Amino acid sequence: MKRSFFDPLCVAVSSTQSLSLTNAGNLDHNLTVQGSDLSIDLAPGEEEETSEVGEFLQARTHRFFCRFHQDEGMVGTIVVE
Ligand SMILES: [Cu+2]
Repeated sequence: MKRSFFDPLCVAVSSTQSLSLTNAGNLDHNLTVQGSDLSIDLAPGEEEETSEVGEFLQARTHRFFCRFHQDEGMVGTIVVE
């Protein structure tokens, strides 16, 4: 998470991997995966590690976004394999 975009915009993970999140910007950001229960807020400089992706996402392509900056294009894609 940078100023108002995700880096990377597209990520592929296996269902046994976790996600490491870092807010490297200076605004509050969020990671929400559409159609899932995952919604994590991160303050500037904050880091978080999720549980295994397979516990909350099905094996397919999902859209994710920041709930604060979705309208500014802060969206991306995650492929769970
Ligand atoms: Cu944001």
